[in-house]
Amino acid sequence: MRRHRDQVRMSTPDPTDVHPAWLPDEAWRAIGVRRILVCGEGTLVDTVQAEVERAADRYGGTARRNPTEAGLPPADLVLALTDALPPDSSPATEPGPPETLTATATATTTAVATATAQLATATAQLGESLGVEGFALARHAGVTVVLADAPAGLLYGLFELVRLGEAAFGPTHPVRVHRPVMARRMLDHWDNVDVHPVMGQVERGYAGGSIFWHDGRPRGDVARVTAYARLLAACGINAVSVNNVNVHATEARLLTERLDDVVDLADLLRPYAIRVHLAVTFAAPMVLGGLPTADPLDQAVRDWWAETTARVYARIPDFGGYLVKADSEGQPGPFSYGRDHADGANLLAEALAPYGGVVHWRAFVYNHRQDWRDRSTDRARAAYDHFAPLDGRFRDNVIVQVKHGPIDFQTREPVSPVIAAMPGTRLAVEFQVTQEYTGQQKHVCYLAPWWSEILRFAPWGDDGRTVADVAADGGGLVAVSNVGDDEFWTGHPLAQANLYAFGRLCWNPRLRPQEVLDEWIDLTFAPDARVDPELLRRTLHEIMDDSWRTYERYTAPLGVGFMVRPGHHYGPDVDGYEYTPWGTYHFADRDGVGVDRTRATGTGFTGQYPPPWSEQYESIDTCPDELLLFFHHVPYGHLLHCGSTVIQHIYDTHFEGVREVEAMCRRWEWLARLVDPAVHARVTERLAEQVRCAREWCDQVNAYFHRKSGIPDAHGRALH
Ligand code: GCW
Repeated sequence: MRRHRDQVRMSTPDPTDVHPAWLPDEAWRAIGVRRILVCGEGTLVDTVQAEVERAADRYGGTARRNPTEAGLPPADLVLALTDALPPDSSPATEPGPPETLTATATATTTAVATATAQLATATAQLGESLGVEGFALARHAGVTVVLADAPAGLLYGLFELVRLGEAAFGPTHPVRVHRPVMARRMLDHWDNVDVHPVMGQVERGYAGGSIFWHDGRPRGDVARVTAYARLLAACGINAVSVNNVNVHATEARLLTERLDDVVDLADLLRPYAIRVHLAVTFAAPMVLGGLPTADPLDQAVRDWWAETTARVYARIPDFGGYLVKADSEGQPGPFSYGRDHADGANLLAEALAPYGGVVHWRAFVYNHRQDWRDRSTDRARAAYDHFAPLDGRFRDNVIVQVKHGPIDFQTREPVSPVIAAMPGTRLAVEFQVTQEYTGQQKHVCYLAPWWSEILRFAPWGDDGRTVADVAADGGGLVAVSNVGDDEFWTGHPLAQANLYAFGRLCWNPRLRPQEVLDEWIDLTFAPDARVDPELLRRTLHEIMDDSWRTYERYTAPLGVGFMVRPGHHYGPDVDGYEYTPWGTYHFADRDGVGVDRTRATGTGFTGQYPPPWSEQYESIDTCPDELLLFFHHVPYGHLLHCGSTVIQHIYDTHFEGVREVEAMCRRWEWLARLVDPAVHARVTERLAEQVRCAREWCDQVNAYFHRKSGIPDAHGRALH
């Protein structure tokens, strides 16, 4: 163990030997050609310095740190902590010099002074400071200035410059203040330390092995973990949980005897402002501490958590906290002791509180031993039924982590009613970047439009707060990561865009998915003289913008969900889960399809929403088409708002979805000479599988509903 740790510390990280994703060298050119000045102290400022030095070395610029002489040296770019500027650069009383000035020492000093003065005015107007992660960006007199009150802000400011490229060095503009909307922007890795006999190295991982673990040991790939941290910082992520929420025997020990392994990861992620969190088992006091119970109200159990947590913080002072999946899909939890989830979460919160740590307690709790004949038990109800009554009982440092939908990361679900039901609790909303139910990184499926829709959803009606507002005031956003040891990080190279977009939407949930995609395209596909950038951009938009809706078209219809093959969840199997204990049904028979979740005649789930949604979803007349079968059981001839019958809509969308994937393939071919051949080959191979699989979905779903309903296609296409 010791030897491994020393090896980790000794090797120099070289983030360049893995695929650069959205940080190719070329993305640093605009910075690298300039005279750069960095002012400030601290690990993260050192990171900024190292980054600009690397860029300057490559592209011929210069990078200086903390000038000692009076005043500032000439520079084209200044990145400074506000308290680290030499006294001479204090706010100017005179306005800045004319734009024509070149960046002399005077210009630099004046630009910094002007930016500082404008920042003071801006923060006074806002009534808020930049905070620990915010930054201000301005351009005066040929000098670009990034100011931050704290080192993390400087790091995020640097990556904003990378995103802007030459545009950061264009016309003069006054200070623009940037602050993240979500303070907590987290990725959960479902990575196992041991290879799990069923789930493998990464549960629901579609990009090879884990970047952290390999066959029971730390993987020890310092370069890759460092490169990962850098990519995450560049899209704004600031927390990572390093092991699966299903905590098995070996993984449980990361908390105690294998803590060194976590310390090593924390050391690698820290220089990019990423805090480490750990998924722990609720039974830890028994399985690790030898206690006879894990009862949250037992004093010995509380002491064990307090002592164990103290040991974690002694080694990782900026440790983020614990993540817990309890009483869910076989994981232990407080129910075994007749306690509830507030008792369970508060136990860990109490242990973490002295250090400022948080517990992310997942609301994904449901009965996975259902009987399909029992129509009163509804999995969609479960999280609300368990958690809403506990509102107000959680300690301040508990974050209840709620999946965005009431079931399980399906292609289409309504927003979880829990999000509107717990005003006295800090909530985090959980997304799934790993494409478990959205094509497993074999299919192109750009998920930002889906997440954006959810984040903009207003649970109390159009005038009220949005899902993003609830998360911003509470525990932020969390997503299950999609990376692995695959050469392109994410298996499908275009799936990198989902990871990037998740980070950016955490930073600002109002960004439009298409503009986020533009950012990703511009960064990822480095400019090349032979390439027509507009053709590349347009074609990628044509392939990706609508790809989530395309995926929806050829898979389970109208919000009913699942219909996937049991176990691995890839490909179609309409009745795959229909008679299983998992509670994911569509109830198709010869007359109709869908789940009646109304108050009037169904499971009553619609009653978990506040108005207007409780009414809107209850009525078949006002329920949106795309969620119809989630909320209602209807005859095949039911007329949708779009003018089609349910059965004809199923046929049409499935044929259409296949046609759209065929078009994606043709478009991708056009890019043959415009993108890196290895990327092109990988995407081509994945698209071939996507088209095969889309046809299979189309055949199976259409044949199934044709046979059940006996209704032919109005356009006479072949159905089996
Ligand atoms: O979607 C389901 C997955 C499980 C996962 C679970 C969860 C980690 O199929 O693999 O377990 O959700 O979110 O806990």
